[in-house]
This record gives sequence, C-alpha cells and structure tokens, in this order.
Amino acid sequence: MSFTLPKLPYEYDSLEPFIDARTMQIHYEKHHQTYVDKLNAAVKGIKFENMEINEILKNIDDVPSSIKTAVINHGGGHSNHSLFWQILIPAAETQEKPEGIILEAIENHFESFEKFKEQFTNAAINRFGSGWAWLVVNQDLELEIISTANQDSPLMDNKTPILCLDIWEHAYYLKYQNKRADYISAWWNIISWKKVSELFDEVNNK
Ligand code: MN3
Repeated sequence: MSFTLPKLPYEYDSLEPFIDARTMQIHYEKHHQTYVDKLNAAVKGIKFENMEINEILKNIDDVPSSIKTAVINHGGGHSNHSLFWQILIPAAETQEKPEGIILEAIENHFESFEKFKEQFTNAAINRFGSGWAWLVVNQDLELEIISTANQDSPLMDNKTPILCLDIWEHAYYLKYQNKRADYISAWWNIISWKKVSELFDEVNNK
C-alpha cells in the first residue's frame, strides 16, 4: 500500500475569487503530490507504509531516526494538506460563521467569534517564514490557536487540528504576491464550518 492524494471535494475554480484555480491546481497536483511521493519513498518497505498518516504523526517518536525528518516534513505535508482541502468550501456556499456547539465553544473560549477571528488572523500573519495556523483541540479538550513552522503537524504534540490555514507562499503568491494579510482575509470566506464542526464533534465523542 502507498499513500495517495485524496480526492478534492470541489473543482479548482470553485474557490474563486478567494483562491484562484491556477494556485489550487499547482498546490494540489504539484506541491501535495510531491509530499505524497517523498513520504512514500521514505517509508517504502517498512511497517509505516501500511499505517494511517495521522497515526504515524501521533506516534512520531516510534519512527526510526534515519527517516524521521522526512516523515515530519512530507508526512506532515500530506496530512496538513489533506485536512486543508477538506475544510474549504466553494465560494458559492460561503458561510459567515459557524453555528451550534462549535460556535458556543469558540465564544466560550475566545469571548466572541470576532475575537477568535482576530487572534487566528494574527497567528497566521505573524508566523515568520513558511508554516500553518491552526485551531486545535488540546489534551484537556480545550480549543487553542497555534501556529507551526514548515510542515510540522499539531498531531505530533497530541493536539487535534480542526481548522488550518496554509501560509506557505505557494498557497497564495500567484494571486496575492507579498500580501499575506489579503490572502488570510479572503480565506475566511471559504471555510466549511460544517466540516470544522464535524471534526470538533469527533474529538469530543472519542
Ligand atoms: Mn501548501
């Protein structure tokens, strides 16, 4: 068995005008595919090639040191992008904010949805270099906003991501160039709060 690209749940141009089709195509077909290929090369012939990527990352200390960096970078890249595609929705279906239990949890923890949005945006803007911004559920089952460098996954820290934003330049440079803040502000229009809510329920019902 080997790792493969997950199917995108929409077309490349579905996220226009917030994320352009060309960026989506290159990001998915080239960048994500490369993480998958390099992950497959790293784990070829050993037991990890038959495990779920998220299980490998949660147990990263079990990975032999000779391939650990490759698994963190390319396995992280595979896992992070797989989640990223899932939490996006076509621009035509845009939802302003979440509802139900996840909204309550956000309001309880961050005071208001607006304050949550501001804090998440700051985490994304202030990440130096390449990385990700995340809304995670930590080991105490509390929400937390974090940012990680490179392709580091929160799963390696026992945190379960339920929302993520790719802030590598490859995610926005064609359309936004150096204007990371504009990309981040556009991204809020294409979040699948339904998916985020499902992921939140999964953690709470475990
Ligand atoms: Mn990326």
